[in-house]
Amino acid sequence: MEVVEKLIAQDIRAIARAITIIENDEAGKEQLIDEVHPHTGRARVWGITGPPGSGKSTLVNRLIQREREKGHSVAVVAVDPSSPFSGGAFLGDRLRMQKHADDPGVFIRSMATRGHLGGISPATGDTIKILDAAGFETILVETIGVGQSEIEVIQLTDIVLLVLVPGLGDEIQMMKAGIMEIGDVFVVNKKDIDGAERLKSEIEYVLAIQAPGSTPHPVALVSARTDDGIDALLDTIYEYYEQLCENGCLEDKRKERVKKHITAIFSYKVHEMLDVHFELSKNLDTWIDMIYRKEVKPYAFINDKIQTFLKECEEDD
Ligand SMILES: Nc1nc2c(ncn2[C@@H]2O[C@H](COP(=O)(O)OP(=O)(O)OP(=O)(O)O)[C@@H](O)[C@H]2O)c(=O)[nH]1
Ligand SMILES: [Mg+2]
Repeated sequence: MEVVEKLIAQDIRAIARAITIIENDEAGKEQLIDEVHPHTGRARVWGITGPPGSGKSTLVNRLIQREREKGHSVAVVAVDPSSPFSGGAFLGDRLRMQKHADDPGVFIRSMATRGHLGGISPATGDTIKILDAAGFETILVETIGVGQSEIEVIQLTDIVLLVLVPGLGDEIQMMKAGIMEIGDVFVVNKKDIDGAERLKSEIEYVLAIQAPGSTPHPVALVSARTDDGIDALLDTIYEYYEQLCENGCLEDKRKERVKKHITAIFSYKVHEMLDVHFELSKNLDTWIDMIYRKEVKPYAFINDKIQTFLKECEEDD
């Protein structure tokens, strides 16, 4: 596919086009993903998650800056964000978004959470693949900080930065709600306001009792707004990343991701195939009526349909 050759050559238009094909589930999507697949696996993928207003976008801007200083190209996938990124690019304006202050080493794309309430769009994982194949060295995925998207981001990224801030109400409550299981690196942001130091200690305490004896997750104290502590955070992230590579955990995580991906493709395909074979859209109402009126039993009925289908397949062979 021409678009694949072009996107691998970092052609911005081709990258944007490929993401659109994925988002809209256009014809050619499967071939596109298959063709980029051999070119993936080089990018570092970091998720940035945390409650609304905790400073994720401000932090992402700092991370972009630092990564650019290191000479790394950066792509950002923002899952339905509400705050502006630097360089005058407001998310929601896709054309301008594609230029980060005219720096071709930065690509920013927002993804709608279309039909996927509170979660990450199913297209996000494939979008990460496109950006990876396009050669972006670091990919940052910012979520909207509500429930489901925080869980899902773990499945799409190598490491997750959980951004927390003091004064969001009952912090301990939040920790109990399972949010503490999400982070690889904990970032206490807004160091410049009261309570940040204390929150850091509380998090360290909770992490220590949650996993006694194991190496605790790092907790960094930063102010994204004033750029305080960001260099140390970067060092922490890179150290953590190296550890993951060395102890094989990164490979395990990525294999887990492949497993989720192919399982999803498989169920989708099987489902689609059976839908077509059974003409589900045409027959479903009739079947519902039959089961509703107790003319047939649900398991026996469906099992019988599938058995008949399998027999027909054998006869075809
Ligand atoms: N005092 C202080 N304010 C900060 C800091 N970092 C970010 N903010 C402010 O916090 C507000 C929210 O910042 P964002 O970066 O938009 O937060 P977000 O987590 O991306 O927000 P959503 O995407 O809406 O969930 C903005 O007004 C920022 O200027 C900080 O270190 N200190
Ligand atoms: Mg944001």
